[in-house]
Amino acid sequence: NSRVFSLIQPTGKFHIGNYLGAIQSWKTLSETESPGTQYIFGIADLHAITTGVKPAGELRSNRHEAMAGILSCGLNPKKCILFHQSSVPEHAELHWYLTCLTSMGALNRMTQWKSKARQLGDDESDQLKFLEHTKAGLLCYPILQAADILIYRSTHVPVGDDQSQHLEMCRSVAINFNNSYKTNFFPIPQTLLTPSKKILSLRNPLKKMSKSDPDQSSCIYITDAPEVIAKKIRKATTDSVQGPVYFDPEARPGVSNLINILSGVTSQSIEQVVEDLAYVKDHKQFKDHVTDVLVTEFKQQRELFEELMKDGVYLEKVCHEGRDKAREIATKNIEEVRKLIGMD
Ligand code: AQP
Repeated sequence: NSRVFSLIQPTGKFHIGNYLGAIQSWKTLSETESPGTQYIFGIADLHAITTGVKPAGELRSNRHEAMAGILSCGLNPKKCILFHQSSVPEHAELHWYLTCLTSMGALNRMTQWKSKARQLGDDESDQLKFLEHTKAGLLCYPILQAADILIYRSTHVPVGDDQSQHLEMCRSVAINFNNSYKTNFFPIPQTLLTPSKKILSLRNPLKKMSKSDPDQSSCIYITDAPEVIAKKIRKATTDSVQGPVYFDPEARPGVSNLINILSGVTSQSIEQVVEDLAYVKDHKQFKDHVTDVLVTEFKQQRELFEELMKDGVYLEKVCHEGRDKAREIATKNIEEVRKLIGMD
């Protein structure tokens, strides 16, 4: 039996990168008729506090928005378990057991925590200051991620390609646990790379589109109103090359990013998208086309999101039901883990 598992952080409004890189594939997977496969998706709220303290009200409303966000993208709670990570305390317990098996060296080799620390203003070149300021939670992020996956004995994890290194670490943690306690308890989970390529910032197409980017015009959020989408696409960085658009991520990163977005949203190949754009004479025409496609694609999501945000009772019901189903699996597995390590 397979168990497919993935989480997303409630660190801000979801953008089209999160949609194409994660939520869309969760939806597609959970709608595949595959007897014996269970789908578990949710909100990584424990991970969301690794980048610093936020007012409680802000985190609470981000968590709420995140659940409404994944539901508005069409995730169906009858076909998958939807829950908040923090509502299943067994994640944190397994995280501790795994932390005690993982070396600092292995964590130090992960690249994402350093780039996040740099984004937070911690300067890596001054080692002492860096260690003084950088929070341990940021370093331990991948162990918590491994615990999330392993507490359900998950077999498949759909993620964007920026998460490949963490998934590799999760596999080593699982192997390490199995070897240390002479067991095969944890399956070694496989990465299911989502088909869409990395979506880049509209303002700086050399870095990825990111929820926590303070410049809101760098992201198209799945809940943006049509006029907001139009304005952001109009302002998107492109280039001064005249004539028809073509795909060349090196020489034309801005234009290629927009083509990539079109390809992800319409599920067409890059070649097909470019062929359909042969009529385009200038950037204005190109950008108007991108805007039309995005406005049409996200109209339904935006309307559903607004409805869900008003229906706190329904959202709470989904979270509670998801939590109960997730906990049923997690408590059974943590009991086995406790036995294996002598903590029962
Ligand atoms: N720009 C992107 N293009 C494609 N996929 C992306 N993902 C994120 N950004 C892009 C995918 O979204 C999933 C969930 O991501 P996450 O919330 O756990 O953390 P993240 O990757 O760090 O996402 P953000 O938007 O960049 O958030 P912040 O700003 O909080 O760090 C993952 O599967 C990821 O691949």
